[in-house]
Amino acid sequence: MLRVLRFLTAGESHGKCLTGIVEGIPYGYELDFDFINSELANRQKGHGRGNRMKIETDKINILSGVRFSKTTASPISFAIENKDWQNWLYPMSIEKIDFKNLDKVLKNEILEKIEEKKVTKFRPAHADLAGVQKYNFDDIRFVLERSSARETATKVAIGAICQNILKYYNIEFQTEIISIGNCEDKKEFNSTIDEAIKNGDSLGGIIKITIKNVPVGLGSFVNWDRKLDSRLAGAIISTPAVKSVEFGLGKEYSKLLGSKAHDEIFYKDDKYFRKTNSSGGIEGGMSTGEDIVLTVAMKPIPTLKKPLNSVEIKTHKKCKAHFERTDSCAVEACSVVVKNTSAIVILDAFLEKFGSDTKIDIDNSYKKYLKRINEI
Ligand code: EPS
Repeated sequence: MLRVLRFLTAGESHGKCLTGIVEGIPYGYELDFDFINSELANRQKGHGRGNRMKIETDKINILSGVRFSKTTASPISFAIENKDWQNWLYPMSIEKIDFKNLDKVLKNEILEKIEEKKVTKFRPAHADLAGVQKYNFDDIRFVLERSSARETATKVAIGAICQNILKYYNIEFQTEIISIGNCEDKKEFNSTIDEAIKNGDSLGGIIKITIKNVPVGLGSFVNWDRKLDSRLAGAIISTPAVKSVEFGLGKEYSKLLGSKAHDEIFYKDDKYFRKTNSSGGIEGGMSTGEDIVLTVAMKPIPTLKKPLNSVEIKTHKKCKAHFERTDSCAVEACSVVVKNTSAIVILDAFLEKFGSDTKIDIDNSYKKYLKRINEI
């Protein structure tokens, strides 16, 4: 998916912190920490978010790869603290707990706490069941901790660094919530969510991402793994609960006649242009220079206050699925995640096209390219 940048994230939902490392960020870009933190804060917002967001104040703590606020070309590593960790010291302990030197009362207290945090009832639509079957875990928490959408905070941090760099080239990312559940009336979104909260239920929705000022020619037609649309779709679909990604008219495109649907090509004032954007700014796996328009569908959050039928891990007996706490609707948070995930892919394709390791060379190569394109 990525051809120039590399990144990895780590961390459990209730572990000490989330961490990330991104390599391939060129030298010489001034980072705006307030902007990165504002994206992290945006991910925490939205009507229908649960109680965890009242505990956390996500902030990036950069550990390497930045000097005097500027990127150094070295790997950027960072941590985002989990404030909730304080409540999980024993159930999420990294070290084996040494009970030998503890008094009996404390030992029992700790054992009780660990037992209490064991998860034994699979949540339908989450990673729980397949994860347990795959790894042979005896506690669903092994799956839950890493498959939790908390991980998306690290993706937002990396994406915000990428957005920060793309701003130097006027590339902008916008998102819009198109629907929440069945509701397409923005004025009614909150009451639709309130109704779901009241019923102990959850909601998904549709998100539109618009990426502006992307130059023509990012990605390529020559092979599947160079195509910009396959790279964007692959990255975005990895977001928890995202079930589809469409470009431009998406599946509606399939219902139209070609003569009515395709974007005709015009030329005026030494420039090519189109009057429509059915393709969503990507043709043949390459950006066309029009806005890149993506529509992303998120399913309802699996964890339900009024849980669905499920099965208990050891006894295989019928039960209601696990519930600790949950968000009723995280579509707004998801919009921040998918926007920043697409920024990682766009920066990667941008660096692939315009050189990759130092700002001054990238600026020159970009300027030269824009001049040539406009001369064609
Ligand atoms: C989330 C953190 C999680 C949930 C939510 C998103 O915190 P906790 O597990 O402590 O409740 O609020 O994750 C899910 C609903 C899920 O199914 O993964 C976050 O930081 O976005």
